[in-house]
Amino acid sequence: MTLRVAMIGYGFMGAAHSVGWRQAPRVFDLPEQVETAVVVGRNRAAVEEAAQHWGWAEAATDWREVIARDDIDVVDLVTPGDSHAEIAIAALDAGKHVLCEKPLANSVEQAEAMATAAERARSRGVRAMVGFTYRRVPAVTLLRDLIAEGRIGRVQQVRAAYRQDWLVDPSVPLGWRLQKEHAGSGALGDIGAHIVDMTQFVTGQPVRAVSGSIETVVTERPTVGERIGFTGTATGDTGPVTVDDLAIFTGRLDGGALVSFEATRFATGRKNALTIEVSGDRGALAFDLERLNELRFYDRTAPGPLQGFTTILVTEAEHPYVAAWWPAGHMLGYEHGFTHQVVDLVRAIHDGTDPHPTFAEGLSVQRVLAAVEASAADRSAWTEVAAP
Ligand code: SOE
Repeated sequence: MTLRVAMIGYGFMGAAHSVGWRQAPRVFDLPEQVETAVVVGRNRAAVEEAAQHWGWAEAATDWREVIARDDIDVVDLVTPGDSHAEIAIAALDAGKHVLCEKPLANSVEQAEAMATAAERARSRGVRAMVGFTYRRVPAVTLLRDLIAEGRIGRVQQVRAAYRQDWLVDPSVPLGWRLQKEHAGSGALGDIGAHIVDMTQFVTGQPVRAVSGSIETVVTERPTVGERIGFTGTATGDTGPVTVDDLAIFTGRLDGGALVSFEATRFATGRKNALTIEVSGDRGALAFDLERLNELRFYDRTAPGPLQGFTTILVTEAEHPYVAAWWPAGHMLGYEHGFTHQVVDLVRAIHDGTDPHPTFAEGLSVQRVLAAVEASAADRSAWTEVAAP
């Protein structure tokens, strides 16, 4: 059978997803064919160019028309969060499988409605998945597998950080990612969502409670005209930034372990630095996205003189996803996560199983983000230090 895909949106994530849709059937042995049928966007000229550039057979400007078509099987949603709920629910109700970019939605209410729609669709064999692609970096999947096998014993502490610096420059314009009505939140939802999902994924434990602070460092930025991708056309005015620039919070996992989370666009010098370290009573595992082919492992049960972090080069055929690619030592990169995401989605559709993360898992992340915002708004949690 052939799965005909409609991708709605065509910015940075549209490019990454396009690579995934095109690579997956070429590199992996998929049980279904994939056709990149149509890309949808509001700006006719821009969406036509995107179709041409990224290899979509058609360009269209009305998503409602596209999801009503009988010849579309999968809707891939890469628009900003403000349209996720409406489009995803309509697509699921129309019987289309949905892949939705993270964070699932801009609010818990929207995410709940989406999870309910996904559950409804599921009973008709229709699948829904959230795009937390970093789960599918082979070293991250391996990290999860090793924890599940008990290699580090009981998880006692986690450190998770996602640090970028693209907003340090105050002349960076007020794109949609900096407007609450479009993005829902700032660093918290955009990159904090990744580390919350990753922590829950690798430990297998939900975050049960949080305490945190959020901050907007640069509160006014140059406004832009038409919204295209990250930026747009300059208007000469400035406007208020209505989302957080950084969020720092602690979390308590279901099993009791404490987690420190840091999501920031103000970590000067850090471009896309996602790190996670999980410490257990028998060992520890550490991952750094800037060295994504590696996983560091500390085995406390090894004889004393042999103890120390070792670096596993995650490029062996027996490592997750790697067998389909290159011989050992021939590195993978950022885009491979998007390919693996397509592989897992297509296989789940074929097998009639739930692709992970499900919308319910996306909703659980959304609840953590909302709890962080609530905690940050409640300044009473701060205790003044006694004056000297
Ligand atoms: C921008 O901050 C961004 O593109 C995120 O939206 C992505 O989810 C992340 O993969 C890289 O950074």
